[in-house]
Amino acid sequence: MKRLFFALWPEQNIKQQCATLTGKLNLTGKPVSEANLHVTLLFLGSIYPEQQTVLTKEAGKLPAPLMTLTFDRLSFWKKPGVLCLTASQFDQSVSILHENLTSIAKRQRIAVEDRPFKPHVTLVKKVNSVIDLDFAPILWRSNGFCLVESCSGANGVEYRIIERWPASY
Ligand code: 2AM
Repeated sequence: MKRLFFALWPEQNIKQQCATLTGKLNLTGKPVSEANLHVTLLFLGSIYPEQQTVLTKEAGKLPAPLMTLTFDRLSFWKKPGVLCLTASQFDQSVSILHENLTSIAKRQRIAVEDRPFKPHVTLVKKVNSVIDLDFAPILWRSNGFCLVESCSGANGVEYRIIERWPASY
C-alpha cells in the first residue's frame, strides 16, 4: 500500500517566494523544506495498487483548467500546531477539482475527510505562537495537479510525484 494524496505542486518561483516568507517569520518550529511545499487537494491515506490504478484513470478524465489562487494570509492552526499560507481568493475550479477528486475517492470506498476544503500551504510545523506579518500576496498559477506519495525515511518525510495531469485549457 502507498500513502497518497492529490496536490497542486509549485513552480520554482512560488517555492522561492514561500521560502523567503518563511525566512522572514523568525519562528521557532520546523519549516517545511522547499521541496515539500504544496497544496493538498485531497488526502487519501493508505491505498492499494488496484485503487491507485482506478484513481489514476478517473483523475485523468477530469477537466484540468489553469487555476489561480491568491495566497495572502498567514493562518496559525492551533490544534495541529502549524502555520499556513491561506488564500482569501481562489478560482472556483479549485473547489470543483477537490469535489471531483472526492467523488472519485468515495467510489473507491476511500474514507476521505468531509471537512470544508481550505486551500493552504503549510510553511512551518510544531509552531506554538501566532504570528502577524505584512507580505506581498503570492499569486499561485497552477498548471495542473498531481498524485503524490508520502514516504517516511530517516531524513523525515519526502513527497514523490507519481503522476501529473497538466492543465489542458
Ligand atoms: P497539509 O496539506 O496541511 O500540510 C501528506 O501527508 C499531506 O496531506 C500533508 O501535507 C498534510 O497536510 C495533508 N493531510 C491532510 N489530511 C491529512 C491526514 N489526515 N493525515 C496526514 N496528512 C494529511
